[in-house]
Amino acid sequence: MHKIYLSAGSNMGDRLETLRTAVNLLISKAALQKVRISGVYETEPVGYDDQPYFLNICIEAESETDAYDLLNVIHNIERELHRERKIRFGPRTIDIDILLFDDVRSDDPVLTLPHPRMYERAFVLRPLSELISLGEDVIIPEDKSVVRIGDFPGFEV
Ligand code: PH2
Ligand code: MG
Ligand code: MG
Repeated sequence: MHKIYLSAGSNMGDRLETLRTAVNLLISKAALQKVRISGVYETEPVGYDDQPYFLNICIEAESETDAYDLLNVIHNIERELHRERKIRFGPRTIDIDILLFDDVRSDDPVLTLPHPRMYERAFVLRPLSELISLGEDVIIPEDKSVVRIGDFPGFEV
């Protein structure tokens, strides 16, 4: 069984309904179990300013699905929810990113783990902090040993 953390964001159309649908599709298509979902945050766009505010959530789950199958499921759901890839960091009906997959570290450009920008993004770290208890050892990124959520750069709890 794998322990998985995902981030999802939407800033086009009915953002909340899209997030709800995405979560339900993830649960059914990736056979997610023990699912916990953070609160929903309305967040300022990061990386490309001229676009609407996002709604963002993080998801914690367990699944037997392996990382690349999960990525495949995610891409199918993004397509089903009419995601178009036009502008990098630009507006999208849905974006689902794998943040952490067990303690896997991977430099594969197709699936880099942990997600390479998660530590810089309050729209990820704030909802994620609801799901990871302070002091809980969950992440082994880069060549550091154990990083706790309170230790992320620029993140104050
Ligand atoms: N996703 C991006 C780029 N910028 N900004 C916010 N607030 N929320 C996002 O989910 C987001 C973003 C690229 O994936
Ligand atoms: Mg993203
Ligand atoms: Mg993405």
